[in-house]
Amino acid sequence: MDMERVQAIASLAGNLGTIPAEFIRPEHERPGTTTHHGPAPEIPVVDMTSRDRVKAIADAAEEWGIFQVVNHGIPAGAIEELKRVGAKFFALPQEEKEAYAAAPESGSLEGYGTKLQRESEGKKAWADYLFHNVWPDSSINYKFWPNNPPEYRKANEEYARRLRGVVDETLGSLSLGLGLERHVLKEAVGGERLEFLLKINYYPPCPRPDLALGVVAHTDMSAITVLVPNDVPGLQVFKDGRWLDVEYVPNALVVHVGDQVEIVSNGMYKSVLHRTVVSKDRVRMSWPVFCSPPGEEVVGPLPQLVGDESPARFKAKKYKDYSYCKINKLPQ
Ligand SMILES: O=C(O)CCC(=O)C(=O)O
Repeated sequence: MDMERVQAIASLAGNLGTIPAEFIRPEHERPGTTTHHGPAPEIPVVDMTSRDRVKAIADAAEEWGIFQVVNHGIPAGAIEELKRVGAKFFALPQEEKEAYAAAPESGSLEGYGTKLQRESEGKKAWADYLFHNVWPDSSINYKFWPNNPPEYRKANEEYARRLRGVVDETLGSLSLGLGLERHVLKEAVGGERLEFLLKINYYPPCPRPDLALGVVAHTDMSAITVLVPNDVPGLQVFKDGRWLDVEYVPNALVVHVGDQVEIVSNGMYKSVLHRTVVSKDRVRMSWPVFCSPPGEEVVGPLPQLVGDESPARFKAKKYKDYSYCKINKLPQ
């Protein structure tokens, strides 16, 4: 059984100055040759207290499918604590972390080291993960929440509670930006039953960051994803045919438009194609929260946005069927 974690592989690779062949991406994916260098537009940064935030968010979602938000109302201390306890978990001895791994045959998305998507061309990503739901209470299985450090639960509950406000504000702005009432878009992706799945990405230092990827290029199947990064850059966005680096902005949250918002907006907003690169000598970590409809929710283009001039560009289907096809790389 392949249970070897990248964290363990990285500590050996560091001494050798090389990486195992299964982590070497094909030429067309290698960050060393495919990252854009030189002047490029920055992804938008939106001040959530500004008067023009609705337009700024809608424009960013239309043009980029990604933006950073500042003055979002989550205290810096709550974000620091989320990061601190996550980093402490990944610093635990390997056996302790393995206690949170879901059995491969369980099919659970939650747990340590879970792999969400099959990799193209048999290649592996330079990252370990921990996944667990953080909202609503009924979706939480505490067996996947680390007991160590002891403050882990409090920090994650606090962050999830505060994150709800940011998600509501963002979805509300996206709805208004489509000319709809504030509540419409959120309701179309599950309303109060929206589920928050936290992932912690742990990207160990990599002796050949030019050849490896932390997370392979993908769009998120969520409605939106809200991500906290540590201060090691690595997120890249595909825009106008180029892979662009996302700048680290202290205390900002990175918001990705996911597939479900692209679908309900009938393609007005773009689900962003993104990937991550890794660092030669520093650990990169990130805390995305995927905000997704419940499995039974049928998601399709909003009828208000469909007409003779703008026919439906997506099928309406249950989110659980959408995610099954996405994970298994089947046509939608
Ligand atoms: O680490 C990041 O910045 C992005 C992570 C990501 O895209 C993912 O985990 O799906």
